Amino acid sequence: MSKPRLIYFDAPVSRGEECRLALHLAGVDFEDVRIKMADWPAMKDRMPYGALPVLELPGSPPLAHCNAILVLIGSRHGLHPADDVEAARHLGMMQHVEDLRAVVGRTLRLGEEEKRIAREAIAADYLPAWGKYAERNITGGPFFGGAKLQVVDLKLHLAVRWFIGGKVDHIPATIFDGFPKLIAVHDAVRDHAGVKGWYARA
Ligand SMILES: N[C@@H](CCC(=O)N[C@@H](CS)C(=O)NCC(=O)O)C(=O)O
Repeated sequence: MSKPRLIYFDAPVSRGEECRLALHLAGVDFEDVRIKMADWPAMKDRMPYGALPVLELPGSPPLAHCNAILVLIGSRHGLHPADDVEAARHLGMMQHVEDLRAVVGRTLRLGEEEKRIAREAIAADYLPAWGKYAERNITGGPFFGGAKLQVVDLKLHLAVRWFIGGKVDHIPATIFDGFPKLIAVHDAVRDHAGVKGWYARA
């Protein structure tokens, strides 16, 4: 392996996409390895924790868990705070996004009726509370910590983008409308020149 490899499923979403975006914004020349679902069962047990994303760096053991990957990329390339307390505060918000994914992720494989009931409950209680706590902890603007995009912002963007597109059944696309700072982070990441560059690539 001569350059870093980011391994994830072949979709522009979630934990893998935020790592791809971080590598791209960091200016890292990496191999974007996209796994087809049909090939995954044979690979799963070879991954450090049986899941993706995984980052392989030349000369290092494979790294897993998206927040560990993001903190490493961010720390090396100025996309995560140098101050340890602020870095921990950013990591706290990154964990808040992982908590959200865990809750909604449990509904992904439910049958239709069970899914509707679970999602409507999440939309009524969990997501408004999640948004309230996210909003409360966004201290800067337009990004989480101020004027500069950092890896935490990529996670917040991906999390908000997941819902406001209106494609998550039984969850209104307006679910985060009451949280202007959260929406501002989403929009600022969407409009960031480097992020636009990623989506404009051939
Ligand atoms: N804690 C892990 C969670 C990883 C995870 O659940 N990844 C999902 C895709 S987003 C996955 O690999 N699913 C397939 C599987 O678990 O078999 C992280 O932060 O990266």
